[in-house]
Amino acid sequence: MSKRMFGAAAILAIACLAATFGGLTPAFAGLGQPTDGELGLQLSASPIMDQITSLYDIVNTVLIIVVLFVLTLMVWVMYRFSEKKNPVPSRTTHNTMLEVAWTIVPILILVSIAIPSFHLLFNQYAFPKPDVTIKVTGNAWFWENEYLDDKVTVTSNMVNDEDVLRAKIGDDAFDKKYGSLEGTALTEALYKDSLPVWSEDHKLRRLEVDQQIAVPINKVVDVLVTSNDVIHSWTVPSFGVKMQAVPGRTSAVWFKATKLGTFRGQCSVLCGKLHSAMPIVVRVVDQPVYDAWMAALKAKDRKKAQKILDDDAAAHANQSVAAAE
Ligand SMILES: [Cu+2]
Repeated sequence: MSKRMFGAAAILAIACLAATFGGLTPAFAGLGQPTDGELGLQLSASPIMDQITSLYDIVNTVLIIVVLFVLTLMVWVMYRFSEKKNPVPSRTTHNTMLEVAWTIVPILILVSIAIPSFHLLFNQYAFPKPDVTIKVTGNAWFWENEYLDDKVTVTSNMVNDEDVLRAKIGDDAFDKKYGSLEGTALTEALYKDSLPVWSEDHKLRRLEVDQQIAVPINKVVDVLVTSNDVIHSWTVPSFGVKMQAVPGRTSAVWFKATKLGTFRGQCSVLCGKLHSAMPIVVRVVDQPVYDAWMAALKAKDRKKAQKILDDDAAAHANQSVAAAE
């Protein structure tokens, strides 16, 4: 009997250790993008995400302490009160002090979590005066971003394997090479042939869009999120922003990006066949770059607008890409 219990305790101990180390925020989580082998949250680039990260750390610390306490208690009880060590069990059923303690202590723990949690919730709904307002509309399967003050709309479609190959070898060569293929054979060939192109171009497969959006650094951005068809979710982890895009309804969320760079997210509600083809790319740039980008958009020169962002990205090599190289 006691042998089996020790076996169970050992498995529990391993699970707890895994949970303990899995719960910590390791140093190798990415800024603005996912990283291979990443555990925990993406690095923060906004005051709200700073608070989310610290709440996450507080909750994990409490969780780890509780798990280790319960585990230690269980192992000790299994050993100390086993049949062999304790042949005649006590018949005690009540202990007032203990009962008060195991009621009060969990309440105190919950209150200590609730205080920073409500603080975060209030701040998320505080909505400072916005400098930029973007209405984001989810569509099956792309995002439309309307800058309400400037009356400019940017539509972001995912860049796929075919797009990078066409850009690399040209339309004629592409049609000649892949024209005879279809279905899975075509998908596989495009996938295999495009992989080296993705890494050569330092592009993240399934996280690139044809037209990126930009926001100025250290400015409050209000995002009004809605949908044209099914429920989507506009999510950029490093900004601490995730909002359901519900048809017929507009929900608001805000962020203030405090770091320059490229920040990526994805549609985060299973919305259909191409749910995975709805990446979000937000460039955080200095005000003059933002103004130049907006001027190009207003002049309906989308190529120039995207080039301004690409040149800026090349100038400020994204920290996360630089770290990966
Ligand atoms: Cu979606």
